[in-house]
Amino acid sequence: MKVKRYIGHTTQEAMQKVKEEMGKDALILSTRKIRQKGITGWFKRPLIEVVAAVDEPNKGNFNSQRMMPASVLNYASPTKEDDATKVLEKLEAQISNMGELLNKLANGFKVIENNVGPGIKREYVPYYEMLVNNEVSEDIAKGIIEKAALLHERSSVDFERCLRQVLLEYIGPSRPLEVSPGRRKVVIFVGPTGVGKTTSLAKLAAIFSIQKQMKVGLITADTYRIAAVDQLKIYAEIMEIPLSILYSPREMVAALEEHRDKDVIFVDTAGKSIRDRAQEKEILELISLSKADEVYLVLSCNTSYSGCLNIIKSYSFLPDYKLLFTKMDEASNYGIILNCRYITGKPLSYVATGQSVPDDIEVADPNKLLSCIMKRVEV
Ligand SMILES: Nc1nc2c(ncn2[C@@H]2O[C@H](COP(=O)(O)OP(=O)(O)O)[C@@H](O)[C@H]2O)c(=O)[nH]1
Ligand SMILES: [Mg+2]
Repeated sequence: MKVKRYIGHTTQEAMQKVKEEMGKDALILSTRKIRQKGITGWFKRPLIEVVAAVDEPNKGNFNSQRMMPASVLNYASPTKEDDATKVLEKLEAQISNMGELLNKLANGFKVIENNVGPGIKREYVPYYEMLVNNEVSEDIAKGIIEKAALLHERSSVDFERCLRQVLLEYIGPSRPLEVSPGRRKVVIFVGPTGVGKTTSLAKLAAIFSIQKQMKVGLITADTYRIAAVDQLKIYAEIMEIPLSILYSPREMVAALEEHRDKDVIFVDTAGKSIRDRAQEKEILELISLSKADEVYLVLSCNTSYSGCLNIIKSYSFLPDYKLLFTKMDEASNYGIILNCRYITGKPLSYVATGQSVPDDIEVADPNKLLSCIMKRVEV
């Protein structure tokens, strides 16, 4: 190997010397700017020093990463004023930039690999999807998964069991109606039109009167439609339960007096449209005049999430209530129950599962609801 130093006023001049002496296959070991000697040298243009090497025949090969064939350097080298040093510096900077970029990309891939979609670890995504496919709102589903993941990562319990536990917490225990003989309770049903208030009320009236042998009274304040009064009248007649009809909330006191010997009185109301302030006032009057013990907000499982949000908002004037879900038989997903439970924080009471009075109603069973929501997940 022959190593030699070449000096030129420009890189090209120095390289030309390398080529002439060492040929095209010469390897460039280094290039740098050098000052000419003496004080005057500082005021002159710097010279370019190129150190080059070439294999001498039969003396082995040089192999270094820092060396480039002159032809390669020529390709990268400037044509006019720029010198090889600048090019090398540029190349080094570019390579270091590329290195940083690659690191960032690699880190990015790691993040994508571990956190999919809404920032949930890949292994939990099928469960998140299961909840969302069940119409649990995305935010609520994410919260549930995160809680279950925390539980799972802090204990040795498998994730699915942790998820069940968290879901059960979200569903919460049910609070059905409890009636004791001689301690009269007044229960009011409110909710939008057509959700099944009157039907659910009739179902519970039948259960408490026929099955539980309680003294039951009925009051309806839904006198907006003749058909609504007739509907409850028919049930009352079949079940032989006395019914009072209110044309104004002020008649409540007299109606209660008629039912003074009862163990439980069910009060039916007209459906309230979302922005009906007059109806809102009437419901509040009914609640306060009857000194209602319990209020049931009736919602249908068929209602969309945004629909339920609007209903819940429009009933936020209620001091307190329990949730009663109807039309479970018509729904294909039950996430709405979880959403409403979470948003209101109110307990579940009953779920209605069909049109048949009194059979199609039952106390909301958290475990049954859990198995409706927690379908099989392929992981
Ligand atoms: N499929 C099904 N239909 C129901 C259920 N509950 C009530 N309905 C029906 O829904 C309609 C409206 O019920 P209704 O009690 O009059 O609603 P209201 O306006 O809230 O009093 C009626 O046709 C009921 O038979 C239920 O759980 N499942
Ligand atoms: Mg009704």
